[in-house]
Amino acid sequence: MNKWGTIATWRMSYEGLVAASQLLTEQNSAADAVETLIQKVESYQYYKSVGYGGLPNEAGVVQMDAAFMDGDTFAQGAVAGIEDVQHPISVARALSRNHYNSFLVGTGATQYAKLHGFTTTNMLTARAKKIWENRRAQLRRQSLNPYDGHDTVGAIALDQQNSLAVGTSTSGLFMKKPGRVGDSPLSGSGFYADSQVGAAAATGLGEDIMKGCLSYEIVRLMAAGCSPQQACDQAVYPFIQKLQQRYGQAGEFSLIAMNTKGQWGVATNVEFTFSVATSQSHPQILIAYPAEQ
Ligand code: SD4
Repeated sequence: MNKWGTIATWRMSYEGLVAASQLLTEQNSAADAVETLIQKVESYQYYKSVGYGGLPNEAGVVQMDAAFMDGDTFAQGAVAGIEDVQHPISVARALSRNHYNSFLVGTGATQYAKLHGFTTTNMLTARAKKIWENRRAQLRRQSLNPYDGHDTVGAIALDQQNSLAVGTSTSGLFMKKPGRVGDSPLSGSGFYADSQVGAAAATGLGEDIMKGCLSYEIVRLMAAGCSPQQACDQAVYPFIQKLQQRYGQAGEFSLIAMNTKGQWGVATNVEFTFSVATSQSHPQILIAYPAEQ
């Protein structure tokens, strides 16, 4: 068997990663593995920051961002602020096949999904609505950090044909402004893949991740000879310091990376769970901690 590998953000990715590993073992494509992994997370209503069950924006509407990138061709597709669509990742992957119109936002993205036969459904669950109502009541009394409890599923896969693919999907920050877009659908910030080098994906405060174009920076460092772990360390920790020095603060974020050998790396400034499997290792859930600065 040729080598393969997959890595994805947060504990929520694990069941999807198990399914993706099976696909990769059976010689399916990295693209299919990424889409399957992310679809599983989007479908599971317990996860409050991705797909069905995702928490809504300030107006009580679930607006989702997603992206897909094929590391062989650099083809990319993305949606932002899409509503009522069951699998934003699948819309993003479909858009990646377009040379034009590959990144759609808001009603345009939702209409495209409807026109092209993607399953539509109300993505706001009763539980998410209740959490939103409670938070709204709290916000009237005090000002809370809208970031609390928000995670993106970011997934990378390397298949037995040496192709890399990456995808992201999120409902973004709870209580975000309507129309707010994070890093997840932004090329080079939330994700990047080059099948001759490696791939990276991000989760965390999009407003800060996009200041450093961190996914592209990690892939660039791998192209310059760094291992995925060295690339994550060299891209993420100095940037956190720069943000703290020049901007006065750095939000919480975590990056994952994998190269063409199936080696992987992670850098984070929070306690960060992720899941990983390779042709040499069974699927597992691991925890990373911020490196000593
Ligand atoms: C965003 N990066 O919309 C996403 C949210 C996230 O952990 O990943 N939070 O900014």
